Amino acid sequence: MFKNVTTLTEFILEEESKFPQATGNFTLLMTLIENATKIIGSHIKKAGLVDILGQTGGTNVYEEEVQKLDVFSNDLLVNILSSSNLVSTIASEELEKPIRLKNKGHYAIFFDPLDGSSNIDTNVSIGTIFSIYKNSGNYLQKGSQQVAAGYVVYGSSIMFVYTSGSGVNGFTLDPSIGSFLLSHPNIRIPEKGSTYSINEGYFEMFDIKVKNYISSLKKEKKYKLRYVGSMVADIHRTLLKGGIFLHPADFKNAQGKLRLMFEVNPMSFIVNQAGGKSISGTADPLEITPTSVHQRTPIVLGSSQEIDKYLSSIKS
Ligand code: AHM
Ligand code: MG
Repeated sequence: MFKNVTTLTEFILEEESKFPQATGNFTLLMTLIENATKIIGSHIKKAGLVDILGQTGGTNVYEEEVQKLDVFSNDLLVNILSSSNLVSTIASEELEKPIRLKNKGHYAIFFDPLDGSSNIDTNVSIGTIFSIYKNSGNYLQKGSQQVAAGYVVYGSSIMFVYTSGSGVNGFTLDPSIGSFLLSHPNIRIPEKGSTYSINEGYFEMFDIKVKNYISSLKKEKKYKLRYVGSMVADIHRTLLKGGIFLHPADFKNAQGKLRLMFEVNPMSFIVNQAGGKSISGTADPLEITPTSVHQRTPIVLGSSQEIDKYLSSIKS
């Protein structure tokens, strides 16, 4: 029997219609992001053919310039969004400075066009992360001001996961019709998990408290280590299966590696909306007042009980 399906666009329209003052601009903005990520996804699928069709930086058999995928993804998002009149600030992990547009766009958008791009060459999952704010004179707003955040994971299937502050929903691309369909309604992160996700290669550089915490997990013998090295893939697994993800400070990187505006804030918003928790040092990352667009910050996020356990371990 025919089962009713909900597309991403229908879902966003429905959500926006709950606000009487809504103008439709949010739905339009999300649709532009959706379209861009579908194009990025289709290019990623051809990534392995670059050697056959032409080296990056050169020209392919069609005499087209072959761009690096992260550059391509960035340029595509910038072009689509800057011609929309919906956003007046565009900030990208790939751009040194935000683009300030002279229009009446209501939104400011931050994105990491292709996160985990060092994994492209080996066919490992990568993703796009985005974070949307209402436009304000100062584009450096706290993460708690986000109106929406999401990510797209380009994995064995392509999934679009987002929150606009009333839960988290996941949509899987049906390549035969080219639409994202609601496949994971109201995602709730399990309260506990049996997976920890950290780059343990940095173990000797971690603070003693982090080392002790990791050692305590090993002693429990119930935990598995899973670390893809693409934040989107590691968070996606943590969101669905539970567990904890850590990219803490280390002796070389006192502020950690991940970026507050492009990675930490959107992922913290999503994980919190799914019932999980996030912590940056001992602070709530969403309450950090940013001082620069590319600011880095340590981050630990995941299942609520796993974060509580982590906090009591590092405080003891
Ligand atoms: P990128 O934005 O340059 O791709 O770097 C971010 C990535 C994250 O996806 C991932 O969590 C992290 O870097 C992995 O870093 P490391 O390999 O140092 O653990
Ligand atoms: Mg990144």
